[in-house]
Amino acid sequence: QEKTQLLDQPAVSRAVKRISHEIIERNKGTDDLVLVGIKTRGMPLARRIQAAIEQIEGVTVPTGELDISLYRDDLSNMDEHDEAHVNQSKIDHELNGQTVILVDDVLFTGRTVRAAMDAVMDIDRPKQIQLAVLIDRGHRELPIRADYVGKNIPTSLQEVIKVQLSEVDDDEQVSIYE
Ligand code: 3GP
Ligand code: 5GP
Ligand code: MG
Repeated sequence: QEKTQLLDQPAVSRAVKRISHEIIERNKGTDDLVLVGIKTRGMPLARRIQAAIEQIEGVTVPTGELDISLYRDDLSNMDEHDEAHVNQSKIDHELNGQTVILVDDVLFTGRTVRAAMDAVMDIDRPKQIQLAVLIDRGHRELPIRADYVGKNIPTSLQEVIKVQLSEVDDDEQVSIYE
């Protein structure tokens, strides 16, 4: 147990704003961008990035949603049989030739992102896929990295990152548990 706060509300807000600036800078504007939030907490993050980009550039980037479940017997105990499955996708915008930016709260083994990339490729043929995460906690099991990271948190396998966002949790902070 024992909880330590890693990010408070202003820190989450600053991270989202920085990532939004980085997205605009890396892509030289907002042309052909589509944001795709991954399941519960990637979605409010994608919406926040959308709002920040709108404030900066005056452009509303289309934003969709993927629901991906990671079947893991014990959240703190992973093995090679863990499988990520796409349950549902709500992506109304054309992805063909677009730059798709996947958005998730925590990047861990990379299996969820792999499943998300498969799902996007099944829908259409984007010209590029990028990844934005609020927290990178390490322990990748696949050759996947994030293009935009709110905060890198080196963790042990026993630790769990708790992400609370006001849209879904009526609290706003990131903390770490043993
Ligand atoms: P999310 O839907 O916002 O991503 O997996 C269900 C929830 O449990 C996730 O919320 C995530 O925040 C939380 N969670 C905490 N630790 C873990 C973990 O180690 N693996 C997974 N898959 N989820 C975790
Ligand atoms: P991965 O597929 O990379 O192992 O895990 C990524 C997904 O699982 C993310 O959607 C994330 O929400 C969840 N996840 C994995 N580890 C953690 C964690 O320590 N804390 C939280 N909040 N979510 C996690
Ligand atoms: Mg998540």
